Amino acid sequence: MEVPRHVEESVEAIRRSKSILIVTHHDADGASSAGVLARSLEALGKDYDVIVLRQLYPESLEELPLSEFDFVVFTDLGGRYVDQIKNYVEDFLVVDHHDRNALESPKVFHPAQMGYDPDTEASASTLSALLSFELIKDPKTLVYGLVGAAGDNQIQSGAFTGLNRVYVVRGVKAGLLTLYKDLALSGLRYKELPWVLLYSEPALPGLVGNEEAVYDLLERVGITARYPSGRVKYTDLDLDTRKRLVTALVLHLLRHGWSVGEAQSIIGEIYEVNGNVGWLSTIRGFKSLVNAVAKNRRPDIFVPLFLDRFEYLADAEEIYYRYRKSVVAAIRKAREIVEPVGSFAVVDGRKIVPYYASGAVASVLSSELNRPVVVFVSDEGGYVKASLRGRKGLSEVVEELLHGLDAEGGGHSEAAGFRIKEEDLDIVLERLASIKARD
Ligand SMILES: [Mn+2]
Repeated sequence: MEVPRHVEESVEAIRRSKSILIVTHHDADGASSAGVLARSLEALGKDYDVIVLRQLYPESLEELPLSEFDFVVFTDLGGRYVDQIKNYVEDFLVVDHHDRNALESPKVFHPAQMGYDPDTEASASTLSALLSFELIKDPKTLVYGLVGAAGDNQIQSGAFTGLNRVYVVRGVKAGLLTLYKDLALSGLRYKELPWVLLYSEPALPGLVGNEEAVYDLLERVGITARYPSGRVKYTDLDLDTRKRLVTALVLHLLRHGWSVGEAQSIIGEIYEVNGNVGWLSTIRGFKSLVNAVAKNRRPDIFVPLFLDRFEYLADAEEIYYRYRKSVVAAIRKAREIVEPVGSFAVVDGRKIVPYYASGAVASVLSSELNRPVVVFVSDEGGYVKASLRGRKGLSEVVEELLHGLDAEGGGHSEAAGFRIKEEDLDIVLERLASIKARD
């Protein structure tokens, strides 16, 4: 497990530098990338700062204090703009797993350079952890690199693979991780069951934000959890009841649009971080918390979590609960206003769906309605952001929608997104009405 030679040069440059700036993306992967790097920078006594961005655009480079630092690391963003970055700063490294166009650049660290799949086998935080590990050889750094990988859905079919798997094995050998198989829902070990399902992460179609459905399902398997009497936790249940619950959940998800593979993936490997507390004691729980704190752009709270400063946990939890509430409220409202447009279902969430919730809303509705969904939300500076979720062909849909427009977009077949100017929304909606869904 060695870093490529060109990255080794950045490792040496960081060693020589007094001050380092980390510019990162506002999600779990971005936050974890910054967090694992902070572990080594802190240990080496470097001055460092973390800036969290929604996206890196060429315009935003101008506003960043790049020249005030000896070295800059861009994590989970920047791969597309390596040439532009060069105009502003000399000593830098881009740790990204998105664009493949700069794979040859000595300024880029990308999973493909090590032969790993950038969507499933290593994320930005996986690579950042390796960079950080080169500096201080602390195995817990590798374990924390998994947090961001979990955030980018790299726990596929219930288990980490690729470079992430290498870290899991290292973590277990070092006594830092404990592995077992169980229901894999965030918060399952610390929160009461109705809450876990109501605010479920991943958001469970038909259950998230739907109290009646949650209590019905629990009662069907013999769990009386209705308030105020019931504050049942999963860990309170006997083995038989747990089995009935898991069976009922899988059946429910199959009936609400999930494929067999997706429904099975709610059972998976649990990665318990030995010695950690509360939400931080599993990789998925850690990921949920950090994602919410990152969306709120609070590196002052998420960075210390990666330094094992558990006194920041209460602040992080408070942000998480507020965040989850707002996401679930957005899902509820979206269910009421979703409209058919051609073969698609569309939510104009510009006034009711927060920027960060568009993907979650689109995923849940696309399962529940069994058709591709587009959710529009407001973005800064007169822009509209869209999230698309469905079964296939969505990156081609984005291409068709944006043809000839001054816009940015892309993604995969089942999840895609774009950003357009507000005045182009009508054109995009017209085009959407005439595109045949590939489902
Ligand atoms: Mn990422």
